[in-house]
Amino acid sequence: MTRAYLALGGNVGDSRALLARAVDILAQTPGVTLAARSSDYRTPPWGVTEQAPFINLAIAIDTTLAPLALLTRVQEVERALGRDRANEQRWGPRTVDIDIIAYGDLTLNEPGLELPHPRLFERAFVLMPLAEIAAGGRIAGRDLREALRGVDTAGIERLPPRA
Ligand code: A4P
Ligand code: MG
Repeated sequence: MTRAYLALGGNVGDSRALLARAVDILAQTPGVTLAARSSDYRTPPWGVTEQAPFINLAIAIDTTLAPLALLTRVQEVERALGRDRANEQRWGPRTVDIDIIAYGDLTLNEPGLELPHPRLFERAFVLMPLAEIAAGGRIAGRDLREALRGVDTAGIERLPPRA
């Protein structure tokens, strides 16, 4: 079993419902046990700023899937929820985006999979939900509260549970 962290986000359609569905599908995946789920956050768009705000959240899972099998699975879930990679702009609007943030202590630098996620520490929309659930408040050896002091958290809103 390996503890892995996933970051989920979307800004097209009913994002909170779509992301909840993504978490459910992942939690029901053989070889995946959901260990923790953050709140939903409403976050200003990063990268491409002329687009709708995103909903972001993070989950912790314990998994027997190998890293590439986990990547295949998260991409299946993205597709099942309407993501169409062929017709999207980098950092642009999307229904459901699922990034693998960390997989145990593994460091991997392959074209198709980089671990820990290379842009993790630049992104408040990833760090805030993660800080809520990460064991010991650390990822990849770094303290998340401290990392958060180095990024712009303006406009990020933690949402109450959905009705
Ligand atoms: N890939 C490599 N490493 C990983 C990993 N650790 N996890 C590869 C997941 N995928 C990984 O991914 C393209 C390829 O990256 C995949 O095929 C996989 O093989 P992608 O999801 O299309 O995105 P990207 O081009 O890698 O960009 P990146 O940096 O992941 O950007 P995002 O997160 O996809 O950008 N603003 C807010 N507030 N909230 C958001 O959620 N999201 C985006 C989308 C832009 N702005 C945002 C948000
Ligand atoms: Mg991505």
